Amino acid sequence: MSTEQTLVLVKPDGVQRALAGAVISRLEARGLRIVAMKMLRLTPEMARRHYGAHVGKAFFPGLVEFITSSPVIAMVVEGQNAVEMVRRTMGATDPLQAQPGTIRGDLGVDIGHNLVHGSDSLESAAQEIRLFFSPEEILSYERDVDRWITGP
Ligand code: DAT
Ligand code: MG
Repeated sequence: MSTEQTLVLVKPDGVQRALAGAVISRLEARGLRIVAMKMLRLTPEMARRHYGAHVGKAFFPGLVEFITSSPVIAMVVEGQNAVEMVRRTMGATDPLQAQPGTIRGDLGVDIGHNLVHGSDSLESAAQEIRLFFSPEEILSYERDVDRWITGP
């Protein structure tokens, strides 16, 4: 087992639909710990860096337009296997394919409006966390409940 950190965004549709609390609750309920959080509106430059892996794809311009259209809530979440834990809690990229019980499978409809972002690997998590947060914005703390989530 390994403690990891990963970047989560509640995307513009999640904020606009007032589902930020629902998204955050589901991550908290999985035992994940929020260690940094802020609300911001992405600039096109930041969006292009965040989604650099998708430059050149047909959906890229629409993706940048969408993610910059309204504020997002950015978080660093921490926990055992946090990268995979977040990805499995989000569900598949296309909400139509996402399993019921996942965030996208329960709350989403359209692939372009899938509510939430989570880093897809430890490497991209480190890169994405650096893009959104400075090291001093990321807190280190224990919760009393943690021993009930993972054991002592
Ligand atoms: P994920 O967000 O599950 O990591 P991804 O990294 O492949 O998915 O794509 C990033 C985002 O781009 C995704 O959340 C929604 C959008 N996207 C991906 N594929 C798309 C497509 N075929 N049409 C429209 N938008 C798409
Ligand atoms: Mg991705």
